[in-house]
Amino acid sequence: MSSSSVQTFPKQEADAEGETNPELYQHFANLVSSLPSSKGLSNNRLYRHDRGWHCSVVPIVGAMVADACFNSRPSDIIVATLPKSGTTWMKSLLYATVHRREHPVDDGAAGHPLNSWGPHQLIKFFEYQLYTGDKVPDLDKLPDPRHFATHVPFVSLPRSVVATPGCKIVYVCRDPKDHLISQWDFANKFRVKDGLEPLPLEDAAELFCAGLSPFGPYWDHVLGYWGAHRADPDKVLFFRYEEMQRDPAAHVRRLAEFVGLPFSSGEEDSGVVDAVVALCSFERMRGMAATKGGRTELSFGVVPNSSFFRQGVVGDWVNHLSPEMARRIDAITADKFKGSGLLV
Ligand code: PPS
Repeated sequence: MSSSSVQTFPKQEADAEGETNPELYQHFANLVSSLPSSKGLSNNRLYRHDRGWHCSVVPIVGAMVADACFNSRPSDIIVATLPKSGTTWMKSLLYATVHRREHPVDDGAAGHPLNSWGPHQLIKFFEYQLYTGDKVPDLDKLPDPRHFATHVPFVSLPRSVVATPGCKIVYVCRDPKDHLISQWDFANKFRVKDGLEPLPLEDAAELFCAGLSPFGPYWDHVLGYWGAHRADPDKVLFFRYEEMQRDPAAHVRRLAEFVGLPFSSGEEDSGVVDAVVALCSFERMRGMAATKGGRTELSFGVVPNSSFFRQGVVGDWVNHLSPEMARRIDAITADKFKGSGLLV
């Protein structure tokens, strides 16, 4: 968005609209409908992808279409996460960091695009926004730098993302217990909207421990990106939500260096790093007009941007999970992560 303003963003999107390919979508939908399926957190059944992860039909199809159609560039940056793990925050930090020259973050950042557009409108998901509704968007028309997002596990990323040298992935993971609570709360809002009873937490936790959570099993997802980070740290950068909360400025510096835009000493001296942190903080973002009044169109509905902001703290699980259930999840995590170098 070089000399661009907020207003030009939808224009870029319109330019990239591309074509539709109902046959391709139908082909993958047929394939998914033949996969084993089970009950999930929401109203939608979870299908088991042949690479071992679970999701409802529309995002799996979207991931398959993205795999078939997306052409990566060396300058692309992909935000990868499990849902409810820090996606909204990382999208904001990435956008604010990369565009800090055209869109200054200091002096209140009154005209910053994040005031007008939700993070999910500025950086879109492959499987929930770009490759949905039979669309095959012409993303080649978008100028550099392009940023996209996905919840898909590393094993099922669009092959071009993995194969293109230079294309980078930023992964954020979160404590499984906080991830579960955040996901359960979000899913229940949609259950109620669909006229269903909210799912008791005990049931959600059972499904979670069995690996039956969106894009889960949780542990396979985290280990997949952790392994990719260890194998090629210049390709995949690994963040933890809890560490970001402890020292957000340090993690913004890591992010900036990773994407090739380190903060200069002049920027450090004038407080640009702290300004990025402040702009993207939970409190600041929750109060923005884009959050309070904005909506994001996802494949499962039009979602108020405010629904991506609940509490934004570490350890809220303690207010919901029984000590037994917490111990059980911790034990699974310790077992699954054993020997990986990932600390529980
Ligand atoms: S989604 O739907 O997958 O994009 O959700 P995601 O953004 O991954 O996760 C939502 C949780 O992140 C919290 N959140 C934040 N934390 C810190 N800083 C910022 N800026 C921020 N924005 C969102 C949000 O409140 C959800 O966590 P919970 O625990 O539910 O509050």
